[in-house]
This record gives sequence, structure tokens and C-alpha cells, in this order.
Amino acid sequence: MTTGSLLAADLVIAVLAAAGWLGGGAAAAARRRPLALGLAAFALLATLARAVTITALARAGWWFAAEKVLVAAPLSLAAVAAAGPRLLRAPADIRSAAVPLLFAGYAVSGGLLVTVLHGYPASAGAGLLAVAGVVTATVVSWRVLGRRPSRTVSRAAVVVAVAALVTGTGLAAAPGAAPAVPHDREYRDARTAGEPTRRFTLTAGTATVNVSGRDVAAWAFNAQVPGPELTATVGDVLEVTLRNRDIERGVTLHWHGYDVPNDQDGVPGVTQAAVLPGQEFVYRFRADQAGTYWYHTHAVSDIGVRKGLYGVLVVRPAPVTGVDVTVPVHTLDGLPLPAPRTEPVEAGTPVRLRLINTDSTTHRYALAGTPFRVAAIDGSDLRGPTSLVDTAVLIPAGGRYDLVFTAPTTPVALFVDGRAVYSTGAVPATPGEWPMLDPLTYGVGSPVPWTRFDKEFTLVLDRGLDLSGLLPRYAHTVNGAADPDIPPQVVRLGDVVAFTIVNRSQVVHPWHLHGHHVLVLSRNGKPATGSPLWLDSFDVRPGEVWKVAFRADNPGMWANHCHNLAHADAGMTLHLMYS
Ligand SMILES: [Cu+2]
Repeated sequence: MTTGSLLAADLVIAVLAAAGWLGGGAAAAARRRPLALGLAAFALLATLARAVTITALARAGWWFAAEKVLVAAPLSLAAVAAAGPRLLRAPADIRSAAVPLLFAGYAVSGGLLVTVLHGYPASAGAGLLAVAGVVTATVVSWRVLGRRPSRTVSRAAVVVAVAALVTGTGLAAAPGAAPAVPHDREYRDARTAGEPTRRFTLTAGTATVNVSGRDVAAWAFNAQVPGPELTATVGDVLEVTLRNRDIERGVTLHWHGYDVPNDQDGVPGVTQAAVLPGQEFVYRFRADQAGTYWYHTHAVSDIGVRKGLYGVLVVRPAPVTGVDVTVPVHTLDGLPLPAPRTEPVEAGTPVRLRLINTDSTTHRYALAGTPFRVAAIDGSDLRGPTSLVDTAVLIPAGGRYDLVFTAPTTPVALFVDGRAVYSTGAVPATPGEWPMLDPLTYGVGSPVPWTRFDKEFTLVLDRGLDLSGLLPRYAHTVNGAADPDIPPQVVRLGDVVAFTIVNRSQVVHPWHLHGHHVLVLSRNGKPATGSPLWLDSFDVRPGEVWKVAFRADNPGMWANHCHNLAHADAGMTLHLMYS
């Protein structure tokens, strides 16, 4: 069983246990003896079963189990101790078992709420709040059911509640407020002397675009979705003028995967101000990394990218030989892009398909009709990629894979989530359940270039109640905090930095660090053995633990966030900062 399914199973069992105890308590109060005994017996089994799931999670990593061991387990034990003996004695007046059963229900629910609303790291405040809630609910039930709790119980309840209120404010407080993001910056002139300059102008505006015969209200660069494809040859200087015609909430250009100087990175409020209607901003940087990239707005990025403010950036090492096709995949107003296209390719021609996932969720790609190699991921060439056949690839949000093959005499087709998007002739049968490529074991390995790390950070991804803003929200959190309260990771120029990224939530988080490519060291403790993987976007699935590293060689203030942009907007954004 994977850690991800263990997390889900533990959650389901906890919900069943809580429901069983509460239902049993209610049935007992209503003198429904068989129902009460049945539900309580079921709840007892479920509560005991959590000993297995919590132990297994603790073995997978303390991050997955901390609050369960420290809060849910003691509360569950209290539940079993209070309700178990009553249950075994099966009293004739079942109503006398109502309060112990309800107490067990509150105790298990308390532990569950700490997991769902607070998560990692466990805190004394959260634990005490849960205990106070359990005690209060039990005392209230006692009174409602017509018995007076003893003085000792009432006093204990008051003491616990006060202690919880005093320490429980730790729930709301951020673990160390983040310093304000500096808006002033050092201007670095792009080294433009003498190099050929490729100039483009992108005008952002609302537009109606036609997708599969339907008119869609979009936000677009130069009235097209995707925006114009920007191409350059290594060594060129790219000069892109961004104008905003009428996007009220502002636009910027972020060069996804391109390690530009910090002031060209296009993150509003961090590296520049958003470009408002009527304004313009000129981006200039040297194209010194070959590969497949993309650009998109980083202002209200969740909405902006979804509505169409994105395009392709390809930097080639030399003029194109053979067929070189970009396939930027996107979902615009529920409609899949790009439209399918078919173009015959002469047998023997080298073909490169540049697959780009511009959505916020993972897509599955399958190339049918030919053996192929994955030549590059996220713009970096792989070492010793072997030939693959009938193998699918999963590309995370923001990620890019370059597939290469030599055109055979028979047709070839590329499918995205089962839909043909590109083909060289009559489409072969839709691929079935092909095995998935694991990039961590693909290609030829080489030793990690570092033996020690100057800085190590752990990011635990979760969900939790965020009370630090104007309105409470159920945020996507990092180490228990949400943007803007997540402390930045501070590094020095030249540091070798390691990140451990732990996903203890129920959803995939495609991680994206700006300004740097990270080398994948391991996943779930297993070292990567394939070609060195220098990524800028990688899926951390529920229950997974990724360790990655990079050299801090690009000074500035860099966004480090989930590229499911709705998650990023809902708190899952922090910053890497150079001291
Ligand atoms: Cu996410």
C-alpha cells in the first residue's frame, strides 16, 4: 500500500469510527439498544484499526503521522477506555452508556479535526483545543441528557478550556512572520552588446477566440490562444515588449523554466509591478539555455493562465533540421487545445515533438506507431535515453518533454489523455493501458555533483485552516502556514541547497521553483538512478517525499510554489531569498 493510500485509508477509518461512536451514543440516548450496541462495536473495531494505519504512517515518515500519534492516538485510547468497558458489559439500561459513547465520538472527531484543519506540524495548542472541545461537548451532552456533571469534571473542563485558549492561539499565529517582500531591486542590464536581438511585442487583452467551432471569451496575447510562439537561437538576445490593452487585473510575463535574471522573472509584487491597462514593460534577457519552455502571466495567474495568457518559448541550439513541432496542451473553458492536426512526414525524417503542459493538472501523453526516445525534460537533455515503445508519459503542470523519433513509413499519432492531437497520417488505434515511464530510472545515471549541502529545507505540503488573513480560509499550506506567512528560505550565493518536499495531502502538487533547475536526488527514499534530471516542474503525489538539490547561483527573490495555480493562490507559495 502506498503512503498516499494509507493517508486516505486512515482518514476514512477515522470518519467511520467517529460516525460509529456518535451514532451509537445517539441510539443509546434514544434507548435503541441493538442499534447502539452494533454501532459502538463497529466504532470500537475502527478505532482499534487506526493503530495499524497510524503506525504504518509513522514508519513512512514522522511528517505523515505527527499529529495522529500525539493527538489522535491518545484521544482514541481515551475513547476506547471510556466506552469499551460499557460496551462489553452491555448494560440493560442502554441510556446509561450514551455519554461514554458520545465522549468517544467527540474524542475521535477531535483527533480527526486536528488532522483536517491543522495538520503538520503538530502543536500543543491544537491538541489542547481538541481536548477542550471534547470536554465541552461531553459536559453539554451530559446536561442535555439530564445528568449533572460532577464539580471535578466541570472544573477540569474550565481549566482545559482556558489552557487551550491561551496556548491555542498558536493555531492562528504564523510560525514566524515572513519579512516583507522587497520591491526595490538592483537593475541588471542584459548583456546585449553585439548579440543578435529577437524582438517581439505581446499585447494582452480580452478576446473572443474560436475553439472547436465554439466562441470562447478569453484573455489572450495578440488576440490568440496560445499567444505567438517565440523562438530564438542560443546566443540571441530576446527583447519582448509586453503591453496591456484591457486586462484590468494586470499582466506580467514569467518565463517558465527559463533561469532569467531576477528582475526579468515577471512575478508581480516580487520582481516588478503588474503591468496595468495602458502600460508596458520590456523584458530583455539572453537566450543561453536551449530547449522547450513557455511563458505565461504571473498576475492573478490562476485566472490569467486558465483564460489563455500563455504561449510557447523555444530556444534551439541551431537552425531546425527535420520536423520540429510544439504541442502546448491547455484546457480553455472546458475545451481541449490544441486542435488535432495531421501532416504527412517523409519516412526517415527526424521528428521532435515538444510536449508542453500549460494546465494546472497532470496530463498523460502516448505516442503510437513508432519507437521513440525522451530526449529532454524541462529543457535539459537527458543522458543516454533508450528507445521506448508502447509507453506513456505523465507530464506535470508546467512541465515539458521532448520526444524524438525517425518517421516510419506508417502513420504515427500522439494522444493526450486518449485524444489524438498530432498525427502523420490516418490515426492508429487509441493506445490502451500502456505502462508509464518513470523518469527517475530512465537513461544513464551519473554521480551527484555534491557530497554535502550548505542549506537543507523541508516543505511539508498539506491543507489547513488559515486564520491569519481578513477572512478565515481553508488554505493549501506549507509547514502549516499559507502565503504570505510562510517564512522564506534564505540562502547565500554559492550555497548547495537541498529541499525535501513531503506531500501529506490528498491531492497532487506540481512543484515549481523559479530561477533555478533542481536535480532530483531521490523519491520516497529511493535514489534516482536514471539520467540526471534537472527539473523545474515535478509532481509530488499524495504520500510522496522528494529530495532535490541545486546550487544557489542566481541571486534575487524567487517564487517557490505549487504550479496547480489554484493551490498557489490558496496559500501554497513561498519565496527563496538570497541574503
Ligand atoms: Cu498544489
